[in-house]
Amino acid sequence: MEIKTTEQMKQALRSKLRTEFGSSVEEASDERMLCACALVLRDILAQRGVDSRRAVREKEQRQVHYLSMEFLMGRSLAKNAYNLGVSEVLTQALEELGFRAADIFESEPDAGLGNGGLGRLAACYLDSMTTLEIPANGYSICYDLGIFRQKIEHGEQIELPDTWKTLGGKWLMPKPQEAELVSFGGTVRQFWDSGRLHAVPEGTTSVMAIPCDMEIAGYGTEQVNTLRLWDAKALTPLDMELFSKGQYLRAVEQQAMAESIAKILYPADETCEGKMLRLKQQYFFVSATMQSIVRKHIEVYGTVMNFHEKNVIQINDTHPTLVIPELMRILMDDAGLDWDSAWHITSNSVAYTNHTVLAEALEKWPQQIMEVLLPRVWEIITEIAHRYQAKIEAFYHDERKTREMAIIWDGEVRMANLCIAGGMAVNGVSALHSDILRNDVFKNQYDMEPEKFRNVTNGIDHRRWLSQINPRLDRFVTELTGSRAYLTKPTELRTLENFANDASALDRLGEIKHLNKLDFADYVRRTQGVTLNTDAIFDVQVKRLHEYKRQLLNALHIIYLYEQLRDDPDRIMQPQTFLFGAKAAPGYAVAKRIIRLINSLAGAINHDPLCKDRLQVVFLENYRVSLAEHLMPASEVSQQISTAGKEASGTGNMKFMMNGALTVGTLDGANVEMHEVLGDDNMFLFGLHADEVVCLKQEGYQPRRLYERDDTLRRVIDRLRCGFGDGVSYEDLADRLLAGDEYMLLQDFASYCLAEQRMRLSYADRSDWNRKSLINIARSGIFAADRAVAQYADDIWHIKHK
Ligand code: 26Q
Repeated sequence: MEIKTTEQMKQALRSKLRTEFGSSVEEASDERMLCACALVLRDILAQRGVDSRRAVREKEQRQVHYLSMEFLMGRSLAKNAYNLGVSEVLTQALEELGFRAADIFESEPDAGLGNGGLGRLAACYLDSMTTLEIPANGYSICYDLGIFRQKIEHGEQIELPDTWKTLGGKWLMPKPQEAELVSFGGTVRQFWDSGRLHAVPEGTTSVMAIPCDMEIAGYGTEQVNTLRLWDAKALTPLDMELFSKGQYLRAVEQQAMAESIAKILYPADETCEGKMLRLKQQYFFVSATMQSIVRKHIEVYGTVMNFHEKNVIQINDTHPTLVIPELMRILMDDAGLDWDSAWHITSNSVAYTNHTVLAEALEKWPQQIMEVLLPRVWEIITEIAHRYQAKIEAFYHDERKTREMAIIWDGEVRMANLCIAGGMAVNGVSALHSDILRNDVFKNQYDMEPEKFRNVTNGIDHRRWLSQINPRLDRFVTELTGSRAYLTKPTELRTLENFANDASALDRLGEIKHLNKLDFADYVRRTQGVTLNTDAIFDVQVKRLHEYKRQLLNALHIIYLYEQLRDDPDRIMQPQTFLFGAKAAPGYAVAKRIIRLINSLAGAINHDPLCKDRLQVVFLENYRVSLAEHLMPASEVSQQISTAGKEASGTGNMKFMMNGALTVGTLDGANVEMHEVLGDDNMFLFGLHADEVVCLKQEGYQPRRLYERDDTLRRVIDRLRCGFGDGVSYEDLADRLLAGDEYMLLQDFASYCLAEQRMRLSYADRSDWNRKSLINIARSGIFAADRAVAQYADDIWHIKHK
């Protein structure tokens, strides 16, 4: 049934409530109503999904398969209603049925199937791929529990399970008839037959992979793409043989083992945890995905020989690297191809995106785990490694290069090296990051095969991150640019600059920001019981907690301001409210200490009469996609202060820019490209450049010298050591800075304080500030995911798009 009018929407909701929940409208709670909304939209999506897939088959179109361990989807109701063009009709229908539409939207849990940037990027790209009418599918795991819910108790992070599926699962369509079997362990029996070496696994343990599909709507298109999330199920509910032998526990254990695979998302980002369960997760989703893709390919074409012409496999970091040996295995063992044919197809199908240069994040798996868990895949990896080594030797004749570039070395499998060897393209996610990959991290590989290396600077879904979440700004853009063209042509935002000297437009922009601040303050009061000072600058740092992102540097600067105020209580200063949001990986002790510190600091500052109406520090609990959606429209200053060379791109920076916040930041990741379009006048840069960081490291960086020479810095560090009146001292953090300061906070401290000062000075001239803000919005179009995805399609996938 088509839904175009409010009446039709009301009818559809009523009928869903009745048939699915045996409930009348009057009986329905907000949550029931949310489920009814999801089911009504899911019906439309499902129908379009069928049509889209048929079209792809009939036109024999080339498809993208985007594999990622994470898709940080957030909420879907508002998004799907927006893309299907039924936002107004749905809102109206809900209100007429006696509900507050805003409450219904707000009651949807986030699908938090990701940690941070990498996962959110995958979600934004699904939207753009669909909008650009690229036939695309996402693949991941249907985690029972997403990223943990964070509570702060006595200043410390507490992790709680995230049971998103009860309500969030309503978007999923289980397809048990398309299940695949994934095998672990056992041994490989090899034998010659008909002139070919056969490999047959024996004694394996199998787990069933059941697809749960989420249909993805695009904007302004009928096309629907699919995010396929694999759920893990045991083959049998219970091992009857063991059970009847009286081994009850072992009988259920096997089942529990199978189902533990899709239990939970690993919450550690930027560190490679070499845990067996993580590798099981990776192979589970990779194997199910590749079997499913090859099966469908053969259904349409009856052969695998043209597989690479009709499919491209894009992998989101190295986490799905096993697609390479797994596709080789399927092509050789199942389809009967020889090595060279299988290699030709595989190495022309897979493309790899790198998201990090941190050594601890580059994935390495112990050979022993691989051998035992995936014996056949291990054999194939050793053969790939062997042949790649011969290629390196022939090219370089240099043992050191052979060692550095090896896929297997010292009992470990280096996943990035495997990706580069087995893929057709490798890309970084910002200009600076891609340069670092070419000139440093993967220099040897680049010199041998330069044509494989690309850059695709990240982008964000600007329809979600501007139009949907910031309706006031959306209206402003629409009126000033004279159309809604920017929704599909994000660079149209540029025409806003015609108003850079229009006093009334600038005033209006300032007014919009102020109203958004009031809304956000209201939200924080309701959800966290904290009252924000809406006359202060909203100065925001939200992202995962990691030392390289330097939340601690932000804290040091706040301590510095606090000390200044204590020295001179009558000081006139621009009021500033510092907002933090960050989850720490549960096992990352230093990150948890920094959260504790921010909360100690907040406790001291917010209760000190000295700071009243001048300084405020707030730690926002449980930072996640839906909180970011409330926050971005209200933000005035965006903190992007990572040590230069460490943040691959950053995408939060783009969300802030698009919502008119000004950046205080280092020349790192995509900030470099923001600076290229904004210039020094429209952002506040500070700190060492990436090459300077490298030089200083080589020369020998001595943080203690800085401490001894700089009185201000010394006072700040000493104060950190003493703590903030709640009985907690931060000696450990102070010592860490003095003893090594790996991320060079002390080096950049003085210049950071100056940048903040320049920023505050600029804020005092409000019309000038609003002009800068307008320019930020106007020039943010290049950071739209539509641009990034179009670049992938042109340069890597070779697929046409809208
Ligand atoms: C690996 C092995 C075992 C367990 C966990 C992991 C793991 C999980 C998540 C490793 C890394 C991640 C996530 C990384 C990530 O989010 N990187 C960010 O990617 C963004 C999108 O490209 C960039 O903008 C950020 O700069 C980058 O930090």
